[in-house]
Amino acid sequence: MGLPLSTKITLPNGIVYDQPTGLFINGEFVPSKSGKVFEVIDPSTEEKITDVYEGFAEDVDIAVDVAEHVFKKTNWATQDPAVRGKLLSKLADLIERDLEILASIESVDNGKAIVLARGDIGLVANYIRSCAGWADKVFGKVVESGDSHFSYSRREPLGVCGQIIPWNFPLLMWSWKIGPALATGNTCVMKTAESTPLSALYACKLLNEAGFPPGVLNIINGFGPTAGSAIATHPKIKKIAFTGSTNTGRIIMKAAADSNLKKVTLELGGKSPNIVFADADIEQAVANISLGIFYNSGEVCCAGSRVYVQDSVYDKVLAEFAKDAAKVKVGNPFDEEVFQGAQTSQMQVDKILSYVKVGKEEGARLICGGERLGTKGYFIKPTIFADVKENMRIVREEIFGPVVTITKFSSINDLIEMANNSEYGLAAGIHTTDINKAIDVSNRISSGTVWINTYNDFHPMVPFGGYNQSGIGREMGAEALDNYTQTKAVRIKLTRKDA
Ligand code: TXE
Repeated sequence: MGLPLSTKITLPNGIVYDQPTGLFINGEFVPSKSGKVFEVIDPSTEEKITDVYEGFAEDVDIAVDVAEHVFKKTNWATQDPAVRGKLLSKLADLIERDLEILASIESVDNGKAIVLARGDIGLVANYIRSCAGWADKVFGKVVESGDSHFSYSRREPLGVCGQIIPWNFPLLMWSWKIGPALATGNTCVMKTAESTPLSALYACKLLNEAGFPPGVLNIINGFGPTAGSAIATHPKIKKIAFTGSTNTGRIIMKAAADSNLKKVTLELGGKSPNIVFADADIEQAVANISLGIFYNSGEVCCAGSRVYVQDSVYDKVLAEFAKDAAKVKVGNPFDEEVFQGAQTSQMQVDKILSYVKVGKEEGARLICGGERLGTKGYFIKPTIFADVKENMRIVREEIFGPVVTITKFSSINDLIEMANNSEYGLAAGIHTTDINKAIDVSNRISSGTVWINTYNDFHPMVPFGGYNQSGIGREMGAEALDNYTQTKAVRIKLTRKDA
Protein backbone atom coordinates (compact mmCIF):
# COMPACT_ATOMS: atom_id res chain seq x y z
CA MET A 1 0.00 0.00 0.00
CA GLY A 2 1.31 3.42 -0.96
CA LEU A 3 1.72 6.48 1.21
CA PRO A 4 -1.67 8.00 2.19
CA LEU A 5 -2.36 11.27 0.38
CA SER A 6 -2.82 13.10 3.66
CA THR A 7 -1.25 12.65 7.06
CA LYS A 8 -2.13 14.14 10.43
CA ILE A 9 0.82 16.07 11.83
CA THR A 10 1.19 17.37 15.37
CA LEU A 11 3.53 20.34 15.36
CA PRO A 12 5.88 21.14 18.26
CA ASN A 13 3.53 23.95 19.35
CA GLY A 14 0.59 21.54 19.61
CA ILE A 15 -1.14 22.50 16.35
CA VAL A 16 -2.63 19.41 14.69
CA TYR A 17 -3.41 19.59 10.98
CA ASP A 18 -3.85 17.49 7.85
CA GLN A 19 -0.79 17.67 5.61
CA PRO A 20 -1.21 16.67 1.95
CA THR A 21 1.61 14.42 0.73
CA GLY A 22 0.80 14.02 -2.95
CA LEU A 23 1.62 16.01 -6.02
CA PHE A 24 -1.05 18.64 -6.71
CA ILE A 25 -2.32 18.12 -10.25
CA ASN A 26 -5.63 19.26 -11.72
CA GLY A 27 -6.87 20.41 -8.33
CA GLU A 28 -6.24 17.06 -6.62
CA PHE A 29 -3.52 15.54 -4.52
CA VAL A 30 -2.26 12.47 -6.36
CA PRO A 31 0.53 9.92 -5.96
CA SER A 32 3.46 10.21 -8.36
CA LYS A 33 3.41 7.71 -11.24
CA SER A 34 6.46 5.90 -9.85
CA GLY A 35 4.94 5.77 -6.35
CA LYS A 36 8.33 6.84 -4.98
CA VAL A 37 8.45 9.03 -1.89
CA PHE A 38 11.11 11.05 -0.10
CA GLU A 39 11.61 12.14 3.49
CA VAL A 40 11.01 15.63 4.80
CA ILE A 41 13.28 16.42 7.75
CA ASP A 42 12.77 18.83 10.67
CA PRO A 43 16.09 20.74 10.71
CA SER A 44 15.83 21.48 14.45
CA THR A 45 15.59 17.83 15.47
CA GLU A 46 16.98 16.06 12.37
CA GLU A 47 13.93 13.80 12.61
CA LYS A 48 11.50 12.90 9.85
CA ILE A 49 8.30 14.96 9.72
CA THR A 50 6.66 12.92 6.96
CA ASP A 51 7.25 11.45 3.53
CA VAL A 52 5.87 13.06 0.38
CA TYR A 53 5.47 11.67 -3.11
CA GLU A 54 8.34 12.32 -5.47
CA GLY A 55 7.60 13.57 -8.99
CA PHE A 56 9.65 12.88 -12.10
CA ALA A 57 9.51 13.89 -15.77
CA GLU A 58 6.43 11.70 -16.38
CA ASP A 59 4.52 13.60 -13.68
CA VAL A 60 5.69 16.93 -15.06
CA ASP A 61 4.33 15.86 -18.48
CA ILE A 62 0.90 15.15 -16.98
CA ALA A 63 0.86 18.45 -15.09
CA VAL A 64 1.90 20.41 -18.19
CA ASP A 65 -0.86 18.79 -20.28
CA VAL A 66 -3.41 19.74 -17.62
CA ALA A 67 -2.11 23.30 -17.40
CA GLU A 68 -2.07 23.63 -21.17
CA HIS A 69 -5.62 22.34 -21.44
CA VAL A 70 -6.85 24.87 -18.88
CA PHE A 71 -5.03 27.69 -20.65
CA LYS A 72 -6.17 26.82 -24.16
CA LYS A 73 -9.58 25.19 -23.71
CA THR A 74 -11.20 27.02 -20.82
CA ASN A 75 -11.99 30.68 -20.23
CA TRP A 76 -9.36 31.06 -17.47
CA ALA A 77 -7.26 33.49 -19.52
CA THR A 78 -10.03 35.12 -21.55
CA GLN A 79 -12.70 35.87 -18.93
CA ASP A 80 -13.16 39.21 -17.18
CA PRO A 81 -9.86 39.45 -15.24
CA ALA A 82 -11.72 40.74 -12.18
CA VAL A 83 -12.80 37.12 -11.60
CA ARG A 84 -9.17 36.10 -11.14
CA GLY A 85 -8.69 39.10 -8.86
CA LYS A 86 -11.58 37.99 -6.68
CA LEU A 87 -10.16 34.46 -6.38
CA LEU A 88 -6.72 35.79 -5.41
CA SER A 89 -8.30 38.10 -2.89
CA LYS A 90 -10.17 35.15 -1.34
CA LEU A 91 -6.92 33.18 -1.26
CA ALA A 92 -5.19 36.05 0.59
CA ASP A 93 -8.00 36.00 3.19
CA LEU A 94 -7.64 32.24 3.68
CA ILE A 95 -3.86 32.53 4.07
CA GLU A 96 -4.45 35.13 6.77
CA ARG A 97 -7.06 32.91 8.43
CA ASP A 98 -4.54 30.02 8.56
CA LEU A 99 -1.50 32.22 9.28
CA GLU A 100 -0.56 30.40 12.48
CA ILE A 101 -0.76 26.94 10.85
CA LEU A 102 1.22 28.06 7.81
CA ALA A 103 3.86 29.83 9.91
CA SER A 104 4.23 26.72 12.07
CA ILE A 105 4.60 24.48 9.00
CA GLU A 106 7.28 26.84 7.72
CA SER A 107 9.12 26.68 11.05
CA VAL A 108 9.10 22.91 11.31
CA ASP A 109 10.02 22.37 7.66
CA ASN A 110 12.62 25.11 7.13
CA GLY A 111 13.83 25.58 10.73
CA LYS A 112 13.12 29.32 10.79
CA ALA A 113 12.05 31.05 14.00
CA ILE A 114 8.26 31.18 14.40
CA VAL A 115 8.43 34.93 15.08
CA LEU A 116 9.93 35.39 11.61
CA ALA A 117 7.74 32.76 9.94
CA ARG A 118 4.66 34.75 10.94
CA GLY A 119 6.19 37.72 9.16
CA ASP A 120 6.73 35.60 6.03
CA ILE A 121 3.10 34.50 5.91
CA GLY A 122 1.93 38.08 6.46
CA LEU A 123 4.01 39.07 3.42
CA VAL A 124 2.50 36.17 1.46
CA ALA A 125 -1.05 37.34 2.18
CA ASN A 126 -0.14 40.95 1.37
CA TYR A 127 1.49 39.99 -1.88
CA ILE A 128 -1.34 37.73 -3.07
CA ARG A 129 -3.77 40.55 -2.22
CA SER A 130 -1.63 43.02 -4.15
CA CYS A 131 -1.74 40.67 -7.18
CA ALA A 132 -5.52 40.43 -6.80
CA GLY A 133 -5.58 44.19 -7.29
CA TRP A 134 -3.45 43.96 -10.44
CA ALA A 135 -5.68 41.43 -12.21
CA ASP A 136 -7.98 44.03 -13.81
CA LYS A 137 -5.32 46.73 -14.13
CA VAL A 138 -3.22 45.33 -16.95
CA PHE A 139 -3.30 47.91 -19.72
CA GLY A 140 -2.38 47.95 -23.38
CA LYS A 141 -1.87 51.20 -25.28
CA VAL A 142 -3.48 53.04 -28.13
CA VAL A 143 -0.58 54.17 -30.31
CA GLU A 144 -1.19 57.40 -32.23
CA SER A 145 0.15 56.54 -35.68
CA GLY A 146 -1.83 58.84 -37.94
CA ASP A 147 -5.37 58.65 -39.27
CA SER A 148 -4.58 56.01 -41.89
CA HIS A 149 -4.34 53.32 -39.20
CA PHE A 150 -5.62 52.43 -35.79
CA SER A 151 -2.80 50.87 -33.76
CA TYR A 152 -2.99 49.42 -30.31
CA SER A 153 -1.17 46.95 -28.11
CA ARG A 154 -2.52 44.51 -25.57
CA ARG A 155 -0.84 42.47 -22.85
CA GLU A 156 -1.52 38.77 -23.19
CA PRO A 157 -0.55 35.92 -20.88
CA LEU A 158 2.18 33.52 -21.99
CA GLY A 159 0.53 30.14 -21.37
CA VAL A 160 2.01 27.43 -19.17
CA CYS A 161 4.69 28.84 -16.88
CA GLY A 162 7.29 26.66 -15.17
CA GLN A 163 8.41 27.80 -11.74
CA ILE A 164 11.19 26.39 -9.57
CA ILE A 165 11.55 27.70 -6.04
CA PRO A 166 14.06 27.38 -3.17
CA TRP A 167 13.81 26.43 0.49
CA ASN A 168 14.70 29.62 2.37
CA PHE A 169 11.28 31.31 2.07
CA PRO A 170 9.14 28.41 0.82
CA LEU A 171 5.69 30.02 0.82
CA LEU A 172 6.85 33.55 0.08
CA MET A 173 8.61 32.31 -3.06
CA TRP A 174 5.44 30.35 -3.96
CA SER A 175 3.47 33.60 -3.71
CA TRP A 176 5.98 35.69 -5.70
CA LYS A 177 5.68 33.15 -8.50
CA ILE A 178 1.98 32.27 -8.59
CA GLY A 179 0.58 35.73 -7.74
CA PRO A 180 1.47 37.61 -10.94
CA ALA A 181 1.21 34.46 -13.10
CA LEU A 182 -2.39 33.72 -12.09
CA ALA A 183 -3.45 37.38 -11.97
CA THR A 184 -2.52 37.73 -15.63
CA GLY A 185 -4.24 34.51 -16.76
CA ASN A 186 -1.36 32.06 -17.09
CA THR A 187 -1.32 28.53 -15.72
CA CYS A 188 1.57 27.12 -13.68
CA VAL A 189 3.60 23.99 -13.10
CA MET A 190 5.81 24.53 -10.08
CA LYS A 191 8.51 22.47 -8.44
CA THR A 192 9.03 23.24 -4.76
CA ALA A 193 12.39 22.69 -3.08
CA GLU A 194 13.04 19.09 -2.02
CA SER A 195 13.82 20.11 1.57
CA THR A 196 10.68 22.26 2.10
CA PRO A 197 7.64 20.94 0.19
CA LEU A 198 5.03 21.18 2.96
CA SER A 199 3.64 24.73 3.11
CA ALA A 200 2.97 24.97 -0.64
CA LEU A 201 0.93 21.74 -0.53
CA TYR A 202 -1.11 23.03 2.40
CA ALA A 203 -1.65 26.34 0.56
CA CYS A 204 -2.99 24.39 -2.45
CA LYS A 205 -5.83 23.20 -0.20
CA LEU A 206 -6.63 26.90 0.30
CA LEU A 207 -6.47 27.44 -3.45
CA ASN A 208 -9.22 24.83 -3.82
CA GLU A 209 -11.22 26.33 -0.96
CA ALA A 210 -11.01 29.76 -2.60
CA GLY A 211 -12.61 28.23 -5.70
CA PHE A 212 -9.82 28.37 -8.27
CA PRO A 213 -10.58 26.14 -11.26
CA PRO A 214 -8.61 22.88 -11.16
CA GLY A 215 -5.33 22.82 -13.08
CA VAL A 216 -4.43 26.52 -12.98
CA LEU A 217 -1.63 25.69 -10.54
CA ASN A 218 0.06 22.31 -10.36
CA ILE A 219 2.78 21.38 -7.91
CA ILE A 220 5.43 18.73 -8.31
CA ASN A 221 7.42 17.73 -5.22
CA GLY A 222 10.83 16.56 -6.31
CA PHE A 223 14.49 17.11 -6.99
CA GLY A 224 16.33 19.47 -9.33
CA PRO A 225 18.09 17.16 -11.77
CA THR A 226 14.89 15.13 -12.33
CA ALA A 227 11.63 17.07 -11.91
CA GLY A 228 13.32 20.50 -12.10
CA SER A 229 15.19 19.66 -15.25
CA ALA A 230 11.99 18.26 -16.82
CA ILE A 231 10.34 21.65 -16.28
CA ALA A 232 13.31 23.64 -17.59
CA THR A 233 13.51 21.57 -20.78
CA HIS A 234 9.79 21.05 -21.41
CA PRO A 235 8.78 22.04 -24.95
CA LYS A 236 5.26 23.15 -23.97
CA ILE A 237 6.33 25.44 -21.12
CA LYS A 238 6.55 29.01 -22.43
CA LYS A 239 8.33 30.64 -19.54
CA ILE A 240 10.44 29.63 -16.59
CA ALA A 241 10.89 31.57 -13.36
CA PHE A 242 13.61 30.35 -11.03
CA THR A 243 14.91 31.37 -7.63
CA GLY A 244 18.02 29.63 -6.32
CA SER A 245 21.77 29.45 -6.77
CA THR A 246 23.60 31.22 -9.57
CA ASN A 247 25.01 27.88 -10.78
CA THR A 248 21.59 26.29 -11.12
CA GLY A 249 20.33 29.50 -12.75
CA ARG A 250 22.95 29.03 -15.44
CA ILE A 251 21.79 25.42 -15.99
CA ILE A 252 18.16 26.58 -16.25
CA MET A 253 19.00 29.29 -18.77
CA LYS A 254 20.92 26.82 -20.94
CA ALA A 255 18.06 24.31 -20.73
CA ALA A 256 15.56 27.01 -21.72
CA ALA A 257 17.71 28.00 -24.70
CA ASP A 258 18.32 24.42 -25.82
CA SER A 259 14.68 23.36 -25.59
CA ASN A 260 12.21 25.96 -26.88
CA LEU A 261 13.77 29.32 -25.95
CA LYS A 262 11.28 29.72 -23.13
CA LYS A 263 11.42 33.15 -21.52
CA VAL A 264 13.57 33.19 -18.40
CA THR A 265 13.54 35.18 -15.19
CA LEU A 266 16.09 34.40 -12.51
CA GLU A 267 16.52 35.50 -8.92
CA LEU A 268 19.90 34.24 -7.81
CA GLY A 269 22.59 34.63 -5.20
CA GLY A 270 24.13 37.70 -3.64
CA LYS A 271 26.95 39.10 -1.53
CA SER A 272 25.41 42.38 -0.57
CA PRO A 273 27.33 45.27 1.00
CA ASN A 274 25.86 46.89 4.10
CA ILE A 275 27.55 50.25 4.66
CA VAL A 276 27.87 52.31 7.84
CA PHE A 277 29.07 55.92 7.51
CA ALA A 278 30.54 57.77 10.47
CA ASP A 279 27.55 60.11 10.57
CA ALA A 280 25.02 57.27 10.92
CA ASP A 281 22.75 56.73 13.89
CA ILE A 282 25.07 54.01 15.20
CA GLU A 283 22.49 52.21 17.34
CA GLN A 284 20.11 51.95 14.40
CA ALA A 285 22.92 50.99 12.00
CA VAL A 286 24.12 48.17 14.27
CA ALA A 287 20.57 46.87 14.61
CA ASN A 288 20.29 46.86 10.80
CA ILE A 289 23.60 45.13 10.12
CA SER A 290 22.58 42.50 12.67
CA LEU A 291 19.18 42.10 11.00
CA GLY A 292 20.90 42.11 7.61
CA ILE A 293 22.87 38.96 8.36
CA PHE A 294 21.14 37.03 11.17
CA TYR A 295 17.56 37.38 9.85
CA ASN A 296 16.33 33.96 8.63
CA SER A 297 19.60 32.43 9.88
CA GLY A 298 21.44 34.23 7.09
CA GLU A 299 19.64 32.13 4.49
CA VAL A 300 18.61 35.20 2.53
CA CYS A 301 19.67 35.95 -1.03
CA CYS A 302 20.01 39.66 -0.21
CA ALA A 303 21.70 39.14 3.20
CA GLY A 304 24.03 42.02 4.05
CA SER A 305 26.99 39.67 4.28
CA ARG A 306 29.72 42.25 3.58
CA VAL A 307 29.69 45.06 6.13
CA TYR A 308 31.74 48.19 5.40
CA VAL A 309 32.30 50.66 8.24
CA GLN A 310 33.95 54.09 8.03
CA ASP A 311 37.28 54.13 9.88
CA SER A 312 36.44 56.67 12.60
CA VAL A 313 33.54 54.54 13.93
CA TYR A 314 34.91 51.10 12.98
CA ASP A 315 36.01 50.00 16.48
CA LYS A 316 32.81 51.27 18.06
CA VAL A 317 30.55 49.56 15.49
CA LEU A 318 32.50 46.32 15.71
CA ALA A 319 32.24 46.28 19.52
CA GLU A 320 28.50 47.09 19.46
CA PHE A 321 27.84 44.56 16.71
CA ALA A 322 29.66 41.80 18.62
CA LYS A 323 27.53 42.63 21.69
CA ASP A 324 24.40 42.49 19.53
CA ALA A 325 25.43 39.15 17.99
CA ALA A 326 25.93 37.68 21.45
CA LYS A 327 22.34 38.65 22.27
CA VAL A 328 20.81 36.90 19.25
CA LYS A 329 18.95 33.94 20.70
CA VAL A 330 19.59 30.82 18.64
CA GLY A 331 17.67 27.56 19.06
CA ASN A 332 14.25 25.94 19.01
CA PRO A 333 12.30 27.87 16.34
CA PHE A 334 9.08 27.49 18.31
CA ASP A 335 10.51 29.39 21.29
CA GLU A 336 8.96 32.89 21.03
CA GLU A 337 12.25 34.45 22.19
CA VAL A 338 14.32 32.80 19.46
CA PHE A 339 15.37 34.97 16.53
CA GLN A 340 17.68 32.55 14.74
CA GLY A 341 16.40 29.03 14.21
CA ALA A 342 18.08 26.13 12.46
CA GLN A 343 19.81 26.14 9.09
CA THR A 344 17.72 24.21 6.60
CA SER A 345 19.89 21.19 5.95
CA GLN A 346 23.04 19.31 6.82
CA MET A 347 24.35 20.37 3.41
CA GLN A 348 24.03 24.05 4.36
CA VAL A 349 25.69 23.45 7.75
CA ASP A 350 28.62 21.75 6.02
CA LYS A 351 28.89 24.59 3.51
CA ILE A 352 28.84 27.29 6.21
CA LEU A 353 31.39 25.54 8.43
CA SER A 354 33.68 24.95 5.48
CA TYR A 355 33.65 28.71 4.84
CA VAL A 356 34.46 29.37 8.51
CA LYS A 357 37.51 27.14 8.08
CA VAL A 358 38.45 28.97 4.87
CA GLY A 359 38.09 32.33 6.64
CA LYS A 360 40.43 31.28 9.43
CA GLU A 361 42.95 29.89 6.95
CA GLU A 362 42.79 33.10 4.96
CA GLY A 363 43.80 35.02 8.09
CA ALA A 364 40.52 36.76 8.94
CA ARG A 365 39.95 37.53 12.64
CA LEU A 366 37.06 35.51 14.10
CA ILE A 367 35.24 37.82 16.50
CA CYS A 368 32.49 35.41 17.55
CA GLY A 369 30.71 32.20 16.57
CA GLY A 370 32.17 29.99 13.89
CA GLU A 371 30.75 26.75 15.24
CA ARG A 372 27.65 24.65 15.67
CA LEU A 373 25.41 25.12 18.66
CA GLY A 374 24.56 21.84 20.40
CA THR A 375 24.81 18.41 18.87
CA LYS A 376 21.28 17.89 17.54
CA GLY A 377 19.72 20.18 14.96
CA TYR A 378 21.39 22.38 12.37
CA PHE A 379 22.17 25.38 14.57
CA ILE A 380 25.11 27.70 13.91
CA LYS A 381 26.26 30.52 16.18
CA PRO A 382 26.17 34.06 14.77
CA THR A 383 29.60 34.55 13.25
CA ILE A 384 31.59 37.74 12.60
CA PHE A 385 34.92 37.95 10.79
CA ALA A 386 36.90 41.20 11.01
CA ASP A 387 40.16 42.34 9.40
CA VAL A 388 39.18 40.76 6.10
CA LYS A 389 40.78 41.51 2.74
CA GLU A 390 38.81 42.03 -0.43
CA ASN A 391 40.31 39.02 -2.20
CA MET A 392 39.38 36.53 0.54
CA ARG A 393 36.86 33.87 -0.50
CA ILE A 394 34.70 34.68 2.55
CA VAL A 395 34.30 38.20 1.13
CA ARG A 396 33.73 37.11 -2.47
CA GLU A 397 31.52 34.00 -2.26
CA GLU A 398 27.97 33.53 -1.03
CA ILE A 399 28.01 31.62 2.28
CA PHE A 400 24.24 31.68 2.90
CA GLY A 401 24.41 31.46 6.66
CA PRO A 402 24.87 33.69 9.73
CA VAL A 403 28.42 34.65 8.74
CA VAL A 404 29.42 38.24 8.05
CA THR A 405 32.67 40.00 7.18
CA ILE A 406 33.58 43.52 8.30
CA THR A 407 35.88 45.86 6.39
CA LYS A 408 37.10 49.35 7.24
CA PHE A 409 36.95 52.17 4.67
CA SER A 410 37.98 55.81 4.67
CA SER A 411 37.03 57.51 1.39
CA ILE A 412 33.74 57.19 -0.47
CA ASN A 413 35.55 56.36 -3.68
CA ASP A 414 37.35 53.41 -2.06
CA LEU A 415 34.08 52.29 -0.56
CA ILE A 416 32.25 52.33 -3.90
CA GLU A 417 35.10 50.43 -5.51
CA MET A 418 34.91 47.70 -2.85
CA ALA A 419 31.11 47.57 -2.66
CA ASN A 420 30.84 47.08 -6.42
CA ASN A 421 33.69 44.59 -6.58
CA SER A 422 31.41 41.57 -6.79
CA GLU A 423 30.00 39.29 -9.44
CA TYR A 424 26.64 39.77 -7.71
CA GLY A 425 24.39 42.82 -7.34
CA LEU A 426 21.21 42.01 -5.48
CA ALA A 427 21.02 44.55 -2.66
CA ALA A 428 22.93 47.08 -0.58
CA GLY A 429 22.38 48.93 2.67
CA ILE A 430 23.51 52.50 3.42
CA HIS A 431 23.46 53.99 6.91
CA THR A 432 23.92 57.76 7.15
CA THR A 433 22.04 60.81 8.35
CA ASP A 434 23.15 62.78 5.27
CA ILE A 435 20.43 62.40 2.62
CA ASN A 436 22.67 63.82 -0.10
CA LYS A 437 25.32 61.19 0.61
CA ALA A 438 22.70 58.44 0.84
CA ILE A 439 21.29 59.23 -2.60
CA ASP A 440 24.64 59.86 -4.25
CA VAL A 441 26.10 56.57 -2.96
CA SER A 442 22.94 54.63 -3.81
CA ASN A 443 23.17 55.95 -7.40
CA ARG A 444 26.72 54.62 -7.65
CA ILE A 445 26.03 51.17 -6.19
CA SER A 446 25.52 48.36 -8.67
CA SER A 447 22.55 46.53 -7.16
CA GLY A 448 18.83 45.97 -7.77
CA THR A 449 17.79 47.23 -4.33
CA VAL A 450 19.32 49.85 -2.03
CA TRP A 451 18.02 50.13 1.52
CA ILE A 452 18.76 53.39 3.31
CA ASN A 453 18.73 53.28 7.12
CA THR A 454 16.85 49.97 6.94
CA TYR A 455 17.52 46.43 5.68
CA ASN A 456 15.65 43.33 4.45
CA ASP A 457 12.66 45.63 4.15
CA PHE A 458 10.12 44.42 1.54
CA HIS A 459 6.88 45.80 0.15
CA PRO A 460 4.59 44.14 -2.43
CA MET A 461 4.71 47.20 -4.70
CA VAL A 462 8.50 47.63 -4.59
CA PRO A 463 10.29 45.59 -7.29
CA PHE A 464 13.02 43.17 -6.26
CA GLY A 465 15.74 41.55 -8.37
CA GLY A 466 19.38 41.53 -9.30
CA TYR A 467 22.04 43.37 -11.24
CA ASN A 468 24.99 41.40 -12.64
CA GLN A 469 24.90 37.66 -11.87
CA SER A 470 22.21 38.09 -9.21
CA GLY A 471 19.50 37.63 -11.78
CA ILE A 472 17.33 38.68 -14.66
CA GLY A 473 13.96 40.39 -14.26
CA ARG A 474 12.16 41.84 -11.27
CA GLU A 475 9.61 40.30 -8.94
CA MET A 476 6.87 42.24 -7.10
CA GLY A 477 5.67 45.71 -8.08
CA ALA A 478 4.28 46.49 -11.53
CA GLU A 479 7.46 44.93 -12.96
CA ALA A 480 6.29 41.42 -12.00
CA LEU A 481 3.52 41.68 -14.59
CA ASP A 482 6.15 42.03 -17.32
CA ASN A 483 7.41 38.54 -16.48
CA TYR A 484 4.04 36.99 -17.20
CA THR A 485 2.67 38.96 -20.14
CA GLN A 486 3.71 39.53 -23.72
CA THR A 487 2.77 42.46 -25.90
CA LYS A 488 0.67 41.98 -29.00
CA ALA A 489 0.60 44.91 -31.43
CA VAL A 490 -2.49 45.28 -33.60
CA ARG A 491 -2.49 47.66 -36.57
CA ILE A 492 -5.67 48.23 -38.53
CA LYS A 493 -5.64 50.01 -41.90
CA LEU A 494 -8.50 52.45 -42.12
CA THR A 495 -10.31 53.46 -45.26
CA ARG A 496 -11.91 56.88 -45.48
CA LYS A 497 -15.20 56.95 -47.28
CA ASP A 498 -16.45 60.45 -47.97
CA ALA A 499 -19.91 59.43 -49.02
O1 TXE B 1 20.38 25.57 -4.54
P1 TXE B 1 19.73 25.20 -5.92
P2 TXE B 1 20.76 24.62 -3.29
C1 TXE B 1 22.23 29.44 -2.92
C2 TXE B 1 22.88 29.43 -1.54
C3 TXE B 1 22.94 27.98 -1.21
C4 TXE B 1 23.25 27.39 -2.56
C5 TXE B 1 22.95 25.92 -2.74
O2 TXE B 1 24.18 29.95 -1.64
O3 TXE B 1 23.91 27.67 -0.26
O4 TXE B 1 22.48 28.15 -3.46
O5 TXE B 1 21.59 25.64 -2.41
C6 TXE B 1 16.27 23.24 -7.95
N1 TXE B 1 17.35 21.89 -12.80
N2 TXE B 1 20.79 29.66 -2.85
O6 TXE B 1 21.66 23.52 -3.76
O7 TXE B 1 20.34 23.95 -6.45
C7 TXE B 1 16.25 22.67 -6.55
O8 TXE B 1 15.61 21.42 -6.54
C8 TXE B 1 16.26 22.48 -12.30
C9 TXE B 1 20.36 31.04 -2.97
O9 TXE B 1 19.55 24.22 -2.58
O10 TXE B 1 19.81 26.39 -6.78
C10 TXE B 1 15.51 23.76 -5.81
O11 TXE B 1 14.11 23.65 -6.04
N3 TXE B 1 16.12 22.78 -11.00
C11 TXE B 1 18.92 31.14 -3.18
C12 TXE B 1 16.04 25.03 -6.48
O12 TXE B 1 16.55 24.62 -7.74
C13 TXE B 1 17.13 22.50 -10.16
C14 TXE B 1 18.03 30.18 -2.49
C15 TXE B 1 17.14 25.76 -5.72
O13 TXE B 1 18.20 24.88 -5.54
C16 TXE B 1 18.32 21.89 -10.64
C17 TXE B 1 18.58 28.84 -2.45
C18 TXE B 1 18.39 21.58 -12.02
N4 TXE B 1 19.48 20.99 -12.56
C19 TXE B 1 19.94 28.64 -2.58
N5 TXE B 1 19.15 21.72 -9.59
C20 TXE B 1 18.32 32.50 -3.28
N6 TXE B 1 18.58 33.21 -4.37
O14 TXE B 1 17.56 32.93 -2.42
C21 TXE B 1 18.52 22.20 -8.49
N7 TXE B 1 17.29 22.67 -8.83
